[in-house]
Amino acid sequence: MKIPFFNNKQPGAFNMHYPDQNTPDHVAIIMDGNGRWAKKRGMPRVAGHKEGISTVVKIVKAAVKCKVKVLTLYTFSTENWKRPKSEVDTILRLPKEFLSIYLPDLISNNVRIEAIGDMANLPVHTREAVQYAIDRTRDNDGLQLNFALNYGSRHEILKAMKVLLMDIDNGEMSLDELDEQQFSRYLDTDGMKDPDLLIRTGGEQRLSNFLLWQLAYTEFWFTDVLWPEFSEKEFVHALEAYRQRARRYGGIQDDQKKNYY
Ligand code: V0D
Repeated sequence: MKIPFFNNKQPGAFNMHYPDQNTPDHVAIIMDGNGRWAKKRGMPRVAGHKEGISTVVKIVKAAVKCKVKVLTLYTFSTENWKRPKSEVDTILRLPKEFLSIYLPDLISNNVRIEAIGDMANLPVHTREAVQYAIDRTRDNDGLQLNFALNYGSRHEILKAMKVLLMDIDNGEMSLDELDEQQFSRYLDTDGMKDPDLLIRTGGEQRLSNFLLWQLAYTEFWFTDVLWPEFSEKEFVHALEAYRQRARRYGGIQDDQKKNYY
């Protein structure tokens, strides 16, 4: 049974055209513009983050409908600790707030929740809420929903390097064996296909330390729309743009496509 989370409350969404060919398997999103959205309205930044949660719900719903297999959301970066403590504290309560409302809906819609990033340095209450959701959705085989929490790509690569050096030291890995594929296994995204499409909202056009290794061949799509105003329509638009680009490569296989760059 589909419960409210997946009910279509958006006017006009009913007759929406969902791309079904060349849909990206893995979409990654930098959800930027929440603070600015609030500021424009004379509201505190945290109000923007809370509004951002409803967009997360809408876009997860859209990803399920569009048969995206993996959705990776940049929710909290290693740099975000530099923000005022009160803002950080409020942001780190959002996972629990989000899950207390939406986890049942996610479960009944077969979504599997995962996390990437350094969970060890998060407050216990955040870690426990996320871990509970991961455990509860472990056996689901629908959309894989990755939350990047306390994630920074350089940190991830360094962490991988340290474990790798230990493995070389104890003989579990050898320099001869080590190639790109083997190295990938040390990253937080072990076992996931690299993103096909990266979306960044909020007008900036940079990676901000997100998935540096994994985005090597990814198509980028930027929009000025602030995350709280990002909609299912915009998301489908991005998928459509991806589809056009993929079609232009017509017949060229993925690994040949890499030689294009
Ligand atoms: C703020 C806009 C959902 C971007 C969306 C801890 C920034 C709202 C989660 C979430 C955040 C994380 C894990 C999980 C379930 C939900 C979230 C953070 C920020 C940072 F298992 N939204 N969201 N987490 N924002």
